[in-house]
Amino acid sequence: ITQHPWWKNAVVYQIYPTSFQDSNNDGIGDLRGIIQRLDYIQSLGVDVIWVCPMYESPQVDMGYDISNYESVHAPYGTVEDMEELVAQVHDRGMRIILDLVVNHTSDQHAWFKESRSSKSNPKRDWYIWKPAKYVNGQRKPPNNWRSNFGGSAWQWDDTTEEYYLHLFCPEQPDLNWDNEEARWAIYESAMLFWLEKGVDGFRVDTVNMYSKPPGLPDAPITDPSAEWQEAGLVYCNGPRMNEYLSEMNAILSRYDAMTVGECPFTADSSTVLEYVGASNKRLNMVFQFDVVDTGQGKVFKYQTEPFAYKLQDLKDAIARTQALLDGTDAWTSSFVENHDQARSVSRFGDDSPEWRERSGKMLSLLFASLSGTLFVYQGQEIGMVNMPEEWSIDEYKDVDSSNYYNMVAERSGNNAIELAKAKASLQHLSRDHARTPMQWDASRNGGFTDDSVQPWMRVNTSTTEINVTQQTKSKDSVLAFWRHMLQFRKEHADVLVHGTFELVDRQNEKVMSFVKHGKSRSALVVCNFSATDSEFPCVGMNGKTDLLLSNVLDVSGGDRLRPWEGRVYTLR
Ligand code: TEU
Ligand code: CA
Repeated sequence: ITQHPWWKNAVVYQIYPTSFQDSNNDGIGDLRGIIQRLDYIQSLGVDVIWVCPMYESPQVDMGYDISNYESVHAPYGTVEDMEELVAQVHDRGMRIILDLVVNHTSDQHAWFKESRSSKSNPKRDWYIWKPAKYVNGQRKPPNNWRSNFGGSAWQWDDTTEEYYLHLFCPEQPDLNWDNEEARWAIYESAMLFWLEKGVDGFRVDTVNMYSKPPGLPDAPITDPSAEWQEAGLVYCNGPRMNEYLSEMNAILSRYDAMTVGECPFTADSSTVLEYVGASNKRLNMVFQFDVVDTGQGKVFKYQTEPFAYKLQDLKDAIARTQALLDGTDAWTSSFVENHDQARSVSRFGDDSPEWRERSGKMLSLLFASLSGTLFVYQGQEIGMVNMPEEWSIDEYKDVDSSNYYNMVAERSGNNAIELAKAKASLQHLSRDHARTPMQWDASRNGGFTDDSVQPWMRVNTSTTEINVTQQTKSKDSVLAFWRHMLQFRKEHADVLVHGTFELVDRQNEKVMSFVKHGKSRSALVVCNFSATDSEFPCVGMNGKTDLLLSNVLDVSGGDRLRPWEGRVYTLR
């Protein structure tokens, strides 16, 4: 019997504190609210909770701009509340991981305030400062990189007359990981402070951006009409990444802490294997973007009107990330939602009243049948959907959404057709859809906060139909299916969690099918991504088959899949 590290069979439930549960009716979710809901979380059958940034922050990027790692954003609570949360999670036999956001800090962090104060400040080199380039007498940033949120990745600072690098908002200056003193300050303040308080690991934000390419070279021109170019492939996975991750790991392993690193712009599996090969001792696993990038625009991710994707692309994306396990000692993750993605039922399922629930269950069946550590995002377990089409652009609160919309407005001179397209794109893909408050009941504010309160973000009107309270009462709800599915995944962990993945019938545009090969048995998983009955390939079934699971209550089987039906067969 193989002894697996604790995080391999674990299911992780991701919490976005601002939108989970408001305990004191100020319209903002908080730590007490999470504590109140721990029994619910435990009842799902999850093992770990991941709490998105709850640190002190000006909230320019919803807490991913941290001004003090050792303090809690006041509206969420206090460090003592965090200590209680850790204790209460542990009391229930679960674990807790935090977000480690150390590619950048807030511009309000004391380190950056010092760094920007003068060129001779001892912390000057903790961030990435460069002199201007002059082109025809005009002041220009050191290179052509576009930031992740649009515009140049460089901000001019008048005090010392230099530019600093920010791969995200100007209020999120990038730390200089090449500075050893800065690295150790990061480890102490952002990691050790919380490890000492008993947290069980970290989701490591934009982990592959720490090491920048020497000379910070220009990115190739992909958008000739603009000055700033997509540069992710240039600034990710720099030459010192492995060194930094090993250094971090030496600390984390003293605490048996789990790590899952976020790796944007990294489809190349040899790079990923350097990070997640067990013998390399760097990260336990990463989030690759293949699945969640499916169907996004090539130049701007939101530029996709009309939104369409090919099932083959989703199949290939899943196959690529699952292949990490083939003949290696590496580990991977399975996820389709998080706080940066639109709701999966709206994106990959069918959010019409007719098929919303069934497609939500089918996506549950699919992603919980994949190998690696499984991540579920709050609200996914009840099949929450995107914000309604009728809602105005004012309901979109994310800096990434508004920057995109404003860019289209500027470039098109407020052209109504272009703006309508931008709005439609955001309605499909914006990060905001994940950030509307959790839907606990059918009341106006969904039980997230009192109905007399104006929540920080409008509660999706679908809460009248999609909510925890109703779904708890029904055996046939999305919630009931998720609970069952997580149990099922544990029972069949040899195949579902640890098996190797073989895509079959790739050409099929309606049905996704794959075989999971365990050590002593295999399973066939088939999912109908359409609203019509569909044939599926009976690979390896030879009549000697067992239907183990379907997301349709009447499991009568039959040789065709019903609309949005998924099934798991065991193969002998
Ligand atoms: O995201 C990093 C990231 O690259 C994307 O998922 C990001 O949402 C997208 O590129 C924006 O265009 C992480 C966090 O998950 C995200 O919420 C933060 O905004 C970001 O880092 C900065 O800390
Ligand atoms: Ca509150």
